[in-house]
Amino acid sequence: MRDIHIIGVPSDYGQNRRGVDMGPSAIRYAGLKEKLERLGYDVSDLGDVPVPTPETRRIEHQKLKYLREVVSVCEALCEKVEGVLKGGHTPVILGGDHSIALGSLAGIARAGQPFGVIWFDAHGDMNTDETTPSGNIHGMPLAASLGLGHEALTGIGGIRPKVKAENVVLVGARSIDPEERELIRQSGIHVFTMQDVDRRGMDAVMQEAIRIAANGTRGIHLSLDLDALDPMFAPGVGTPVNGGFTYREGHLAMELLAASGKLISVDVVEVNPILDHRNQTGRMAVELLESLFGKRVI
Ligand code: HAR
Ligand code: MN
Ligand code: MN
Ligand code: MN
Repeated sequence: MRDIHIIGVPSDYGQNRRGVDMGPSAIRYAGLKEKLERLGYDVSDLGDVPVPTPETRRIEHQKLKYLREVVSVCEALCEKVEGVLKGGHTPVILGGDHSIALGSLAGIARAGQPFGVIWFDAHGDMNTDETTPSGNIHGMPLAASLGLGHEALTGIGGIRPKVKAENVVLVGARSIDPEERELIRQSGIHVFTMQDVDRRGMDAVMQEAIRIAANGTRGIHLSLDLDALDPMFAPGVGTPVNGGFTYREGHLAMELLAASGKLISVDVVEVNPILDHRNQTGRMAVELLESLFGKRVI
């Protein structure tokens, strides 16, 4: 069994609500290491990637807020992820807001291509500096990984694009900006909206998502934005959207990915302890990771 290496990324530079920088602590506090060990893994916590203190920084570019900081955090994460994968281990990356996924994908791309991505999210994260309504980079990492948007973002890790659109699947989408919708259509990525999950069921949607992401690739990276879940189960996120996955749908998706044997890495993002209720969302993140790493009833 491959060892698991945990990497924390306490960055909130990709959006405008403080607190998501405490995500790694909240997830660790919910017992991540012990619970994965109980499943039989050898787990090492590599600590956190260095992140500058927000109070010492200011916004330089309104359409790419904290660009400099996001890039430096992602470059540092990229290096860590590449090293963990080349060492034959499985990285579990704890955000931080979703901008950090650019660093995760950059590191995976450097460790070997091609790979597939399943992007679990209420949002598309397919904006660029030209389409963004907010200037927040956490709304851009999937686009940037596909080579769309500002070159300072698309160039992270030195590989552009990091992943091919044909192997990218967005699951759980229910809040997409108008121009973002156009970019999604043009990009050729696969999208399963909440309506698809309602109509076809999580089982069918995930089987299809796994097939697409695994097709011709060496494995799948899961980018797990906790706002994919309904706010009832994951209230501690910066941009909650009603109508998300139920508790069971979330677990079923993770169980199916575990059964596929295709997972190469995962990042867990957008957990914001300041907005949470007694670490409910941090605990949810850990429970989902247990299912992802093979926890079963019998
Ligand atoms: N689409 C909006 C924007 O680009 C909101 C993005 C919110 N993103 C996340 N990550 N929470 O999925 O500003
Ligand atoms: Mn090891
Ligand atoms: Mn996201
Ligand atoms: Mn989201």
